[in-house]
Amino acid sequence: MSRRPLIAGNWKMNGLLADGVALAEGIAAKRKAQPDLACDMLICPPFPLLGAVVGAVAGSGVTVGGQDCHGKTAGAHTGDTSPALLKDVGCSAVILGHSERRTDHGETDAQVKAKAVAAHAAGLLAIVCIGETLAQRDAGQTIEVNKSQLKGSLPEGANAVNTVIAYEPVWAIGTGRVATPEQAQEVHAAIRAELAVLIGEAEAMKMRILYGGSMKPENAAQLIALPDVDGGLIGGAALKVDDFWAIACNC
Ligand code: 3PY
Repeated sequence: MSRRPLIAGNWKMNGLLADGVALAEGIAAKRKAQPDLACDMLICPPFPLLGAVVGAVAGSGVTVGGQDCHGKTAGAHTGDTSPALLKDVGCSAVILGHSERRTDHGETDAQVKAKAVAAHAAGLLAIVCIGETLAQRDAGQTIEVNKSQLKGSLPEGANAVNTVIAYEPVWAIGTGRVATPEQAQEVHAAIRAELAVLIGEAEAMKMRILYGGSMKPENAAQLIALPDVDGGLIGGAALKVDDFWAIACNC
């Protein structure tokens, strides 16, 4: 089954306006020069940069996403952003349930699921993040934790067109540590098997599962080549045009 890889950049809380626009323009220029590269490319800047970044990548084929959204379309939710607004300013996707949000903001599987439902209703691709901590891995709970998070976070109606899963081992985020190809493939295969239970074999085979957690130019080729890895959700290396592009060039 051939799934078109997705190379997604999670800029997190980095950069000011000029940095963000320059980064987006640099990525867009590379993509325009090589439109036939066999992957989709998405960049997810901080909220205040979305409008400028959407403008900077216009016409390049690079798409833009948010890093979170609320589970409701509008209302009295100070500081939150609705999926409808993300869509309206030109986003096509949103990252949900990143471990930094689960840790920093106490987001639960149920909240991630509600956000994904709202994202779908707004016409956004939901990138649902799951992953185990080091303590859970050391306790031999890796597969169980990922299956449970997947089951709890995946919304009704999820399919290969409206949803992407990102496996992000928490111990590999911002630490420079990266899962070995064996570790990544084992978990990705288990996620796909659980997807088959949840949404059916055919849809599970089509759904993209990204690896996230210190993916960089030096390790991307090995990871992207794995049978159940369909691209990456990239942190630090997404902040440099050449690094992000080098990762995409493995597709
Ligand atoms: C990382 O690579 O550090 C990430 O968290 C990607 O989302």
